[in-house]
Amino acid sequence: MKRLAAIFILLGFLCVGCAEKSTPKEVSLKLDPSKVEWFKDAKFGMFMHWGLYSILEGSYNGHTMPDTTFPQGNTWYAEWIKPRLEVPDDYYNGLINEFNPVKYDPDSWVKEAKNAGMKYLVITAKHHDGFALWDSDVSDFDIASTPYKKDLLAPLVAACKKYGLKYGFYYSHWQDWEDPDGAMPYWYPWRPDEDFEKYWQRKSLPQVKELIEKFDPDLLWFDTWDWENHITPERRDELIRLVRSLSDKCLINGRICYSNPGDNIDFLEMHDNAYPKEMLDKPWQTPATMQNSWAYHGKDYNWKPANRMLRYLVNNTSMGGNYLLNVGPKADGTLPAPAIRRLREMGAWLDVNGEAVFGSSPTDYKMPEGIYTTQKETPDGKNLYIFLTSPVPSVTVPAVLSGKCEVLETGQPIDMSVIGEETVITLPESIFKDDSIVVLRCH
Ligand code: FHN
Repeated sequence: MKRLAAIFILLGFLCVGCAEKSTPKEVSLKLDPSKVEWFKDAKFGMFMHWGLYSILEGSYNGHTMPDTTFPQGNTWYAEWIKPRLEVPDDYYNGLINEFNPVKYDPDSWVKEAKNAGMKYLVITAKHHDGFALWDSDVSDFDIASTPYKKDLLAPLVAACKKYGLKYGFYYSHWQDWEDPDGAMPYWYPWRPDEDFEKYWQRKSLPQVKELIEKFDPDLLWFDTWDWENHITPERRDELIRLVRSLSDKCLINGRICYSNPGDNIDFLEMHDNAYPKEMLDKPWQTPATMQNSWAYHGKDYNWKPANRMLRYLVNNTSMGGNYLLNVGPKADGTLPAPAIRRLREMGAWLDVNGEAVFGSSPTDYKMPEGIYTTQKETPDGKNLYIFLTSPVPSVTVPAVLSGKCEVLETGQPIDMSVIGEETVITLPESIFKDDSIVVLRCH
């Protein structure tokens, strides 16, 4: 059956190639900017790294990442276990016979994301190992070949729709360690470009097409970084054109070609866990880990406190960026308990302070370290929100605020006095009751 499907795919794919080459000018590489508004307002999303690597949980054959006895073993990234801990191809690809996430409950995943305040979810439809979480017509290295058999993406998409979250797919368009022509890590022999082109045409472009046609995603998350790669401007634009020709809403991230994203991507993607100190001229986000690893790593105990992660969220929000926080599900489909606790803590803070975050925009006030601001138009006028990440006796805002000021969570009134062109806000010590971020609403 799959063989027959493969023939159709090949024919279909040839057509994609034809369409690509015969209609390049008809398809605009630019998306209507209004389609990016939801992303700018969303601020907070869930990233999920899940695949065959989740079975190994960062350990193989008595070795646990990071392991410096391997030349390339010094990393926590558990989804990289195959090349880093030199797991043989047969063993790793044979994990396909073990992947059986019988406890997978996408409804509960999306509920956790929603309760945390997240507005969108991005999952690894295919990571660098080449394994597809959906029943792919293009490759048998997919969920349909596992004991579980059932497509994992369709029910997740349904749950996102049910709870009102936007959804997107991470797709490793460049690295593919299973395909004989896919790109490999830099310490392997360089894949000749004509071979890479075979992978590009046979698997990468057709799987992207499949993802859009089957699931109609709100965004696609491609992944290159500083390494030299095969994504030339021509291939980058070929992929953008393909996406645009199939969807008039699907956002594309800057990592489609990190070093040269061009003008037609929809938002910039920072380095992993990187927080810019300045405003950027495009929408942007930071992909961030909750442990050190992206994929679930059973011995990575470096869980970040919820409070620190809220600071990253607030930092990004104050500069017009988003925070895409990762959770690595276990291979059985459950979410790790430390991740759940942190999501709930963040959600509880956002429940009372989300007004200052969601739908807000940055101000141009230069504030001291640890103090952030956002603003928002409301029916009662423009609100200024001030985030205090540690106790301070006063804050000076370089603007005249003539209305009132209060603690957002409690409504406690706060004194302000205008001095010249500035407003000095005096803060009673009693508002800093614990180490959570205090938000003021002023106008
Ligand atoms: O190599 C990947 C890594 O495994 C992970 O997916 C991150 C997420 O941003 N992207 C690459 C490294 O930057």
